[in-house]
Amino acid sequence: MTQNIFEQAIAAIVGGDVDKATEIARRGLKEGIDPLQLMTNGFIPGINEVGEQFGTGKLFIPGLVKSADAMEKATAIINEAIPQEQETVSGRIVVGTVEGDMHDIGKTIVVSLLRANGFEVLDLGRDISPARFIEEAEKFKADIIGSSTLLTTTMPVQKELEEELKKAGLKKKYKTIVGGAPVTRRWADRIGADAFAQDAGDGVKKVKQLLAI
Ligand code: B1M
Repeated sequence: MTQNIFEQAIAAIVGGDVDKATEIARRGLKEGIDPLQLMTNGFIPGINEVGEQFGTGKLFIPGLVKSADAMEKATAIINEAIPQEQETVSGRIVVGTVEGDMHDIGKTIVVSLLRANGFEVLDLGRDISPARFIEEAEKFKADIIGSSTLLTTTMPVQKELEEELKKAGLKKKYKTIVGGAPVTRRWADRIGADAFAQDAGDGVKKVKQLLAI
């Protein structure tokens, strides 16, 4: 039964069917499936399959956009259903997708899970320059700056952020965490980021480690 709903979620995303994807998200939650399981076993494999088809020339921009739309809508429903930690923990984080990059589905899941774990998170959205990350972190009195990137061409913006922090003498003031499909532990080490997270759950774990919670 559960396996079946995961397969239906994959099919809805691959088919770019918004109505079906939102109906499956709501039905899955109503049936008591854990929101993150629904995401990890259904919707994410679906959008990964779309990425695969796009990357190998089997799917074109209009199809990618339709699938992305279905994924965004299903993600919004699932994010809202993530159980919230009642107590706020001390830790303020600004998160955004880097300049030049419009991908924000994964970043939004990370933000939701951090909030659900009691962290105070300022979601800057997408297309965020290093200067803006820093400006917002200062205003928000953040402890951590988190950046996401999905494009290999925009990965260098995460490096620029590290450089700008150093230039401004703020590298010690903020811990940094990087993520996104092409990002690796090795990349994080190379640019001098304090942490790398593979997925949203790992993001929460790494943020806790950075804050020594
Ligand atoms: Co685009 N796209 N896309 N796309 N897209 C990719 C990334 C691509 C790999 C597809 C492919 O070719 N196979 C490819 C990049 C190739 C490369 O860089 N080498 C690509 C391309 C080329 C493009 C365009 C250039 C296409 C074009 O216009 N010709 C264009 C770029 C626009 C721009 O940004 N300037 C484009 C556009 C789009 C859409 C707008 C249509 C849409 C995005 C919609 C949106 O985000 N609102 C889209 C989509 C959906 C994808 C794929 C198919 C799926 C991305 C996604 O949402 N994954 C993607 C292929 C793929 O990645 N498999 C692809 C699901 C999400 C849950 O995973 O984002 O990895 P992810 O997040 C994970 C982890 O990475 C981690 O946790 C998340 C949850 O588990 N994580 C963090 C992420 N951020 C984190 C931050 C953290 C910690 C963990 O701490 C701060």
